[in-house]
Amino acid sequence: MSLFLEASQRHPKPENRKFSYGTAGFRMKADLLDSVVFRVGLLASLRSQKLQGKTIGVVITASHNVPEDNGVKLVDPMGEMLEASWEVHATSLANAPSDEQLLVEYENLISTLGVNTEITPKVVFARDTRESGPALVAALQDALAATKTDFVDHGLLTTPQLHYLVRCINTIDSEQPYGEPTEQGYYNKLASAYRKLMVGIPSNGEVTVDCANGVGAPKLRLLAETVGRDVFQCSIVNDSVDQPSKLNHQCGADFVKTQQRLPPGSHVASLARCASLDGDADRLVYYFNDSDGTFRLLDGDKIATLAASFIGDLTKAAGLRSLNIGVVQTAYANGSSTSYITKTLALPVVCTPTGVKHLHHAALKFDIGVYFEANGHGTVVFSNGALQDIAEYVPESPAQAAALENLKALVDLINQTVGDALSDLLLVEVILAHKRWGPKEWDGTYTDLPNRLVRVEVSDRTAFMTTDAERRLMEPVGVQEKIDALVGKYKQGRSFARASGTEDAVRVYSEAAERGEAEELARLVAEIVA
Ligand code: 16G
Ligand code: ZN
Repeated sequence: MSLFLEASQRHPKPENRKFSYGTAGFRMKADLLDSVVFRVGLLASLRSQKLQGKTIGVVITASHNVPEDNGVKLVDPMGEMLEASWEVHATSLANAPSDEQLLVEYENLISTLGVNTEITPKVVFARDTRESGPALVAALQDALAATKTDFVDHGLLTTPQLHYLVRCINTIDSEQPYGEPTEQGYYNKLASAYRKLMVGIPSNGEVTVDCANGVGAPKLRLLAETVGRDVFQCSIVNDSVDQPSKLNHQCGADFVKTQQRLPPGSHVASLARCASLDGDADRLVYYFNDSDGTFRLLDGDKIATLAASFIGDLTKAAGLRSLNIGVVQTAYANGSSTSYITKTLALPVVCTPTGVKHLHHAALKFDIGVYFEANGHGTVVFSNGALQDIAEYVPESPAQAAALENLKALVDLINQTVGDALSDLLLVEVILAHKRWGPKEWDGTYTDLPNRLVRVEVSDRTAFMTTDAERRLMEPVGVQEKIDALVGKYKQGRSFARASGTEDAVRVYSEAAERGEAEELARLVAEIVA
């Protein structure tokens, strides 16, 4: 085990730091991450051995955060987020105070988890465009070498591309191979599905895509080339990946969603479709400037409703009426979107706590589960039963046959492992083309209630305990009653407070029938919480 200790000594843990594997793995200032990434490498290797040598993924990214940050997270064999019960193991390895104690923790995990160390572990990894990426990759490789892990470095990839690769690798010899386990295989799969869906459908013209100066830019370019300009025209902006300080700066999906405005410097014609990705291309929002110049945001809720309505129509047209379709949202979903789904689309809605893993698992309970966070992260998952029905159904008319073919292509177009901005972009483009809709028609499906999100600094955010999918506070005692009393005074009022999982703060969300009221409600609830 001297190899282990020698390697660990090269990656000393910063003193007096407590790390925790949160909703998005470990994420912080990049200069604190070296030991954390090394130790995540150890865990990735153990996880692979525990799962009989299945390939585990590691992504080095801090998504929409500032360029100085970075992060690391693990991807499970089916391309899902790390199983929640292992998050504590990541946390305990990251916090072992010395190299020797790290070894003790590591050996402890081997025995308590029953890991067979004879099995050769396999890991694949990739990173985003941050300057700190290569050094962190070196720390990861050090851990993988020390544990004699077989690994493949996939260089720069979007987060969802790595999720795709992991699933492909682990299903290659199964009955349901997910796709060719290469980056080009990813483009080919999406492109061929997109082209099938666009047969006989007039193209909807160009979409302008802001890539947050991140990894999405070169990857979208490759995808667009593979799809072909005859059916997919996109103009790529904010693609300065060679200037790391520009990443997510005044652009990208998080900027557009939180600021509710165009990235400064973008010049778009009114009613032209625009979209923004985030720094690792797993979030997507659309927007446009209306004819009177007002900015209109088409966020994750609007993408979810668009996708759910299209898939609902398609399954009916294909004759697959028995498939149950549901939508999963979080408390941040605009109340208007929820009523639109339940009343107009007549589909069930489930609300889960924030964080992709919660939404994903809830979505798997439907035959076809559509899940999106309002911030633009989401996808559609098809159950095995649904996939089987779609594969085996014998259409009773040419119209059913055509719809069924489209449904099959849609299954391939959608990255079912995780929300994927590139796949979602093609999905939205296909649906708008099929519906012959511009952004205004899409926006017109329902009108968002005015809303406000504020960040409140508190002395101890862990004192804020929620229930009911984060919509109600259980602690501090008495606070929820005060919020309830306040909310009751506002027409269509709704508000909740929850501790952020990624920042040291409490977030307060509110909505109401009028803009001024939504803002006042947020301010007053923030005062209660502070
Ligand atoms: C993480 C989550 C994202 C969520 C956000 C909420 C994943 C991969 N990412 O970025 O889905 O919206 O946290 O942040 O699950 P908050 O807890 O600070 O509000
Ligand atoms: Zn992201």
